[in-house]
Amino acid sequence: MIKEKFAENSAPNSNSQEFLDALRHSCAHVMAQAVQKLFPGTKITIGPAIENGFYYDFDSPHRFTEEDFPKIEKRMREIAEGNHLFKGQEVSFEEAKKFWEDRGEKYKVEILQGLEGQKITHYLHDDYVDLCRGGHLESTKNLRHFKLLSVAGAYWRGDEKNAMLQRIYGTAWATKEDLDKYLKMLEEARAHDHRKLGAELNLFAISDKIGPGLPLWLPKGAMIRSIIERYIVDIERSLGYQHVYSPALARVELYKQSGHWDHFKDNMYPTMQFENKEELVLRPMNCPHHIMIYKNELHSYRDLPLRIAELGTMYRYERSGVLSGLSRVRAMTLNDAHIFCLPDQIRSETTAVLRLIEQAYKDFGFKDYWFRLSLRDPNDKVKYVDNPAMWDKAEHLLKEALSEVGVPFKEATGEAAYYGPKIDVQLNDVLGHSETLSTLQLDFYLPERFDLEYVTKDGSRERPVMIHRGIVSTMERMTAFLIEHYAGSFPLWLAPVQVKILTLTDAEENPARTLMDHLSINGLRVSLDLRPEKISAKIRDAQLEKIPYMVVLGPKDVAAKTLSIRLRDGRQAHGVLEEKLIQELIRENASKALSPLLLDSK
Ligand code: TSB
Ligand code: ZN
Repeated sequence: MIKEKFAENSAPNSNSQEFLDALRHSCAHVMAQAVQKLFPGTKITIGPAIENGFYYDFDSPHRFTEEDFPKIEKRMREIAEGNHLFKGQEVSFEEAKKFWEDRGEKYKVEILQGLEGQKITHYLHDDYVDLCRGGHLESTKNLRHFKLLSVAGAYWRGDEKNAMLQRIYGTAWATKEDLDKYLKMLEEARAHDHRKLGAELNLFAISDKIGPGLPLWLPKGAMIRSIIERYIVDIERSLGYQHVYSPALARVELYKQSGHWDHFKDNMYPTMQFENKEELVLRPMNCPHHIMIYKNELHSYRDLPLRIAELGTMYRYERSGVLSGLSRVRAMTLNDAHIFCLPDQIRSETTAVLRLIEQAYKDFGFKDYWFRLSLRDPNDKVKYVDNPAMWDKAEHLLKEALSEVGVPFKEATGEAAYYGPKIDVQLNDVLGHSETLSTLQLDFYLPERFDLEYVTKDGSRERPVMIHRGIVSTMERMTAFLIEHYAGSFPLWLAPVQVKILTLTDAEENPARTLMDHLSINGLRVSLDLRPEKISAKIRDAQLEKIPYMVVLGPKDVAAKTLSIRLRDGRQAHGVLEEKLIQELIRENASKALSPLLLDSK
């Protein structure tokens, strides 16, 4: 018998990661036991501890839903209270094989095949047995503070060619306070979840008929997107970027020459072939197209830096398991630019990009972000171009630029692009997970692959350097971030509808239409609610739409030629003149204020 590490007398509120892992792993076993008891015919596969909890993947004739959770949790509690000990047992390969075959547990038999010749252990508690390496509590009785959270599809062994299993996720903690705290955080995250808000606020939709990861931008979402696009394009123009358009597909040879075919193929769609002639492929990145624009004419050193920018649409075959709303998609449009520069311009171009990122984050109101220096993994010669000297030089230059700007950063090995190191800007979500928004990548490789040149002062030819950069990322990811950051309550300049006019009675229809015209002529985005509903219902609906300003128009205001304003947070202002409203909204919009100015200025 193998003794488990966390004996009965180990403090149940011990918060070491090892203890929590053991607790969560034990919980996964108990859940599997409860599920098999309640849903006969369910086969078990694997059930590890993960960050904040655990899961178990089942193959079951029953289709699990969250409605099953109370029943499963109840049974888990009964099992836990039984104070069963977790016991480990070393078994021979033959014994184990027979055991799992007899039970018809084909997934366990499959796992076993890979374990031949190794030490094999079974872990049991009560009447449940699992093929497992151990790492449990001593007894089930310390499993008290757990909750089942969700169910999702997961392929056996993570491979799309295999059977689709059902994964039930749960969370487990040492104390009730810890569990409550975590559940509260999850609730908060749910309230900010851009997938939920995106549907509720009619911003975007994912249609099964179109396909996963291929989002539809609904009018209100498209409005936010076009505000972001205009914002960044205007700034870039003022900074000397030149905007271009290029097609979202190209001959596959282009991507063979760039190295994408060798290093990025897993993320590319298969090629399209026409009558055995040319083979085309959807682009996963825009760089080779911009390189062709650079090569369209011979450049002198005087032309550099040349900053070629595009809201470039690209397609990546992201695995279905990682797709998420707008934040990780398969069809995306990147605020992209490739800066072709002289080696001695790298420093100033890099710092200018970092400053632009900081300006954009200030305007969009992002504060919780950090810089990551993404380096190659020197041992991975497949993912990264094999040229240590080139990497050392590029990594060193990026470090220097970061020190010059004076921002703290963390280094991350194995996060570079195949062609060069990156400075990635990571934004945290409510749950503390981070995702890359902006990126800056230093590249000596593609200029070489495409034999890029410029003419020097003395007439000789030299190689330019490339800086790839995205400031507001893809429109998809940026919009997802904005939705989550503001929980859908966008500041005025980003709100798809800025003002909604609500009429009290039918008599206000004409004045309401006139007011709408006046606001629209001044560039404000307005909608009108003329429905014969109670004003309280109209206000509630506008609040659910999270519209920054409501104008409640009744007979008294019409007679007095003033307006009653209501903010989405419930604050009100009465007797406001139309000109004053328009003037203040224009000011608030133009200044990109993050909170309303109208009431503050009164
Ligand atoms: C900056 N060639 C460079 C470009 O010149 C490039 O494509 N870099 S990238 O691969 O890092 O992508 C740029 C940014 O796009 C990422 O930083 C990330 O914010 C965003 N992005 C990447 N993949 C996805 C995706 N699947 N869905 C949404 N946004 C994505
Ligand atoms: Zn690029």
